[in-house]
Amino acid sequence: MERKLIESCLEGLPAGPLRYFQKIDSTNAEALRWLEDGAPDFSLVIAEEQTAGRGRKDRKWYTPPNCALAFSLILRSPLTSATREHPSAVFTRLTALGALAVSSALRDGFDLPVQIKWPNDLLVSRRKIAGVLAESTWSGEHLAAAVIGIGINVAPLSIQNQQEFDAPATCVEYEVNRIVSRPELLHQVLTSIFEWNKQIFNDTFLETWNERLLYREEWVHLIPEADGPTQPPLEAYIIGLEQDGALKIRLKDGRIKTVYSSNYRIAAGFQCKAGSEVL
Ligand code: BT5
Repeated sequence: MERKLIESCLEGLPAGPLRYFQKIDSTNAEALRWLEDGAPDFSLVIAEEQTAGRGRKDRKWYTPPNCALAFSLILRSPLTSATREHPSAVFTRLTALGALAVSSALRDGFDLPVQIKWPNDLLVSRRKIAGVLAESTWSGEHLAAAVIGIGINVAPLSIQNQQEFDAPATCVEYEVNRIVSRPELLHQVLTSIFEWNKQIFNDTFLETWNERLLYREEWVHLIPEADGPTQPPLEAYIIGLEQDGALKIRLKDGRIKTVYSSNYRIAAGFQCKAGSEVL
């Protein structure tokens, strides 16, 4: 992508200034550095390649050169008022904002049945096509600013080393069977982010997220995150989302429980049937 092309695809959107790189460690890391230098609302960092792209909990995100989308959007002002009203839900909803935007862009623009694997993965036919990483800076108890990082596998080269991934992956071009313009896709995703951002605390936001939730009303394995409290893995039936974006589940003994993404993630690539048999 050329810088000029990106600038032209941002026209008409309320995006702030752009930092564009051929190669960078991580667009999220750069956005957080920029925030310290006073980056304004909706500033955007885009890179053609990431050498230290990251996922949640310091997992790696691969972005080989010129075949994917990797970008981070800075959000400031709307959060300040939103956090006062909804302090607990805001951060989880930022991850969902990215996930809803990518899924809407790929559904509406490419007719792909994208689902959201709680909390932050985008899958088509149970293969990961994109991921979202929201990070934030705090001022006391208030969320001062947030960075929503989005990585989308566009061309086949973006998943060339998928043997290193922890779950099957796919890319947009495989799924639609044609060449896809990355600037156009970028435009579609950003348009969708700005639209969903207006609705972040509406019921429609939560309902749509719930509707697109992969494994809803299915049995899954939940694995404790290594840096969370020591807890056993769980076999769980997913009931749906709580208001704050946590997952409401039923255990085999019938107990209803709420789990948070800081503590548990859904095991990749397989499910359990009726709470016992592993498919
Ligand atoms: C994510 O984490 O899926 C969040 C990915 C966010 C990436 C964007 S790119 C722009 C911005 N800048 C950054 O530095 N990050 C954001 P998580 O759910 O923890 O998944 C990470 C796991 O996905 C890894 O452990 C790998 O197994 C797998 N993985 C890595 N690269 C992948 C890829 N390109 N496609 C599919 N899976 C991948």
